[in-house]
Amino acid sequence: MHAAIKTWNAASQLTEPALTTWNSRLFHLQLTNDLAIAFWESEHPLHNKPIAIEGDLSAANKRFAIVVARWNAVITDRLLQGSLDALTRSGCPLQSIDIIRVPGAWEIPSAARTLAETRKYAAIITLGVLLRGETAHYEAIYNEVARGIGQSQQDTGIPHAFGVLTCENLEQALDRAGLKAGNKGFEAAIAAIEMASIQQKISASEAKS
Ligand code: DLZ
Repeated sequence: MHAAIKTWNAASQLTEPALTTWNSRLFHLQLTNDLAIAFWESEHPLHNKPIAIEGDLSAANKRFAIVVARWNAVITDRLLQGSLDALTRSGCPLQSIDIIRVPGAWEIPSAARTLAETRKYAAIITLGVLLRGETAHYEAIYNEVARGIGQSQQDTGIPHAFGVLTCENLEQALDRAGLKAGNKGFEAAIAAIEMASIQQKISASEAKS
C-alpha cells in the first residue's frame, strides 16, 4: 500500500511505515492540512492458532427437558417462563420441550438423572430457589443439589444447565427472576442451548476424523 501511494503521488506527504509498540506497523498520508489517513497493519492474534469449536444459539431440531421445583413457585414459575422464552426464541418449538415439576430443589438431581439416562434430550435445565433465611440446613441442601446435578451431568455426558438460585431472601430471588438482575432461567437455558450445540459439533468433528 505504501509503495502504491508513492507511485501514485511521489510528492505526497507520506511517512515511512514505523513499528508500533503493539506489534503492528503504521504510516500516515497527509492529504490536506486538515485531513490525514492512517494505514495500520497488524497481525491477528489468533493467526495460525487452532480454530476453536464454539456452540451456536440454535435450539432447532433438539429436545430439551426442564426440571423445575415447586417450592417457592412464585419465583420458579418466572424462571421457567425465562427458560421457555430462551428456548422458543432460539427455534425450539414447545412440543420439543418437556417440563418436569418436582417438589423441591432436593428432588432436582434424581429427576435430572432419570431424564438424562433416557438419552432423549440435548440438554437438561434445572430450576429451583433456595432461600437462606427460610431453609434449615441450607448449606447442606445446596451442596447436595449442586453435587447431584453436576454428577448427573458428568456420569451421563448430557449437559445440565444450573438454574438453582441461592438467595438471602425473597426480594433477592425476585430480582434474579426477571425483576432487576435478569432472569436466571433464561440464562440457564441459553447455556443449555450452547452446550447442546458444542456437543453436536464435537461429535461431528469426531465422526470426520
Ligand atoms: C424443606 C425445604 C425448605 C425448608 N426450603 C426449601 C427451599 O428453600 N427451596 C426448595 O426448593 N425446597 C425447599 N425445601 C424442600 C426440599 O427441597 C424437599 O423438597 C423436601 O425436603 C422433601 O424432600
